[in-house]
Amino acid sequence: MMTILSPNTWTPGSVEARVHRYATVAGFDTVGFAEAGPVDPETAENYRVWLENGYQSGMEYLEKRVEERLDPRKILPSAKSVVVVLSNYYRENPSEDREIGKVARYAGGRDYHRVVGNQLRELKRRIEEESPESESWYSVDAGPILERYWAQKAGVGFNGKNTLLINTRMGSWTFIGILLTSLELRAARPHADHCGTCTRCLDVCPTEAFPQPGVLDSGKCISNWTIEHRGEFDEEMQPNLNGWLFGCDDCQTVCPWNRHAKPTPHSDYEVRSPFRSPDLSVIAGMKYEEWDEATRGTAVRRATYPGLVRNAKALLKEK
Ligand code: B12
Ligand code: SF4
Repeated sequence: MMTILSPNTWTPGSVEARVHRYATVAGFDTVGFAEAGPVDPETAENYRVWLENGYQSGMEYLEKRVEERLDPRKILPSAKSVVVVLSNYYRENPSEDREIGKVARYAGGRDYHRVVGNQLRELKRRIEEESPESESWYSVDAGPILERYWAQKAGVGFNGKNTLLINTRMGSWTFIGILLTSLELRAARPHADHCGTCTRCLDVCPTEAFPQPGVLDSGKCISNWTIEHRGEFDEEMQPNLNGWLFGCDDCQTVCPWNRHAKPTPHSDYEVRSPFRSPDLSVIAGMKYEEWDEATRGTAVRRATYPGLVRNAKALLKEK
């Protein structure tokens, strides 16, 4: 059984302190460690029930590699620890205006998959340089792993009623990165929940996408519609996009834990000009080449060309 420590109380010179320093030098804002193993039975059951309810909507990949999602040692059999890193992306949203399309705060700058991915690669390199016998694996977003679950386990935040990981210092405006390692790192104390009786995120959601606190029905979420959904919007489901051209931040903007969020220190996340005040008519009439140029290197590309144009046209109809 590993000793339980609070985050950031590593003994100077210890392997934990060194990994912590490497993560900080790589550019991360917070780091925590958890013991690798199967997720707790309640979480595993919740995940299965979530799928049975069809809350993954069209995201069929969430039905795949379930065994890995529920036990990271199925990804890296030698894994002893889960290193969780956070990267603050908060910025004022310059496009929060109904006359123009709103782009979620996480998406208008350099694609976080690249930024956080490069930093994780550097962290892996430093760890393996120091411990050549060790093995590691990393992922940001795309890997078959419940990132928010591990973040709470590693003590870097708690999962709010909006399902997002909330760090008490940075709020929920953080990306999560995961590195599995065969090194044995002393685990942090899992973070306690701090939502209390607050239900602002549940109440504000324009599409009532939360069947219950902490559970999201993706089939109703604007973020899913505007980013992941392919093809035209369903007639019956012709959504109220609430002004969102890409993604949705409504259930985060109202969260009291986000009141004191500090702007990101990372220039990579600075919003690029096409997404500062995106003119809906311009986006709706974009040619493929223009979309290609505007979205290159950003997470907005995930919506695809027909998807982004569809979103702009739907918003123009809503106005
Ligand atoms: C699929 C996905 C989505 C989907 C589904 C979101 C979701 N809540 O699951 C869609 C496209 C909707 C989406 C939207 C967004 N996403 Co997203 N997404 C993911 C992804 C790739 C997988 C998440 C997943 O596994 N979901 C499956 C469900 C089952 O997982 P879960 O919510 O943890 O499930 C638990 C609960 O449902 C609960 N549960 C189920 N039944 C019951 C019953 C009871 C009684 C209880 C108490 C609990 C309970 O138990 C389940 C198991 O733990 C992760 C990256 C990753 N690999 O983790 C990023 C990730 C979660 N997304 C992220 C972001 C930034 C967003 C957006 C904010 C983007 C935006 N601005 O538009 C929105 C937020 C919408 C929201 N409120 O969740 C970040 C979140 C960072 C953070 N601080 O939390 C992540 C971690 C990516 C990253 N690496 O940074 N996303
Ligand atoms: S991202 Fe928007 S639509 Fe999705 S749950 Fe949050 S408030 Fe609702």
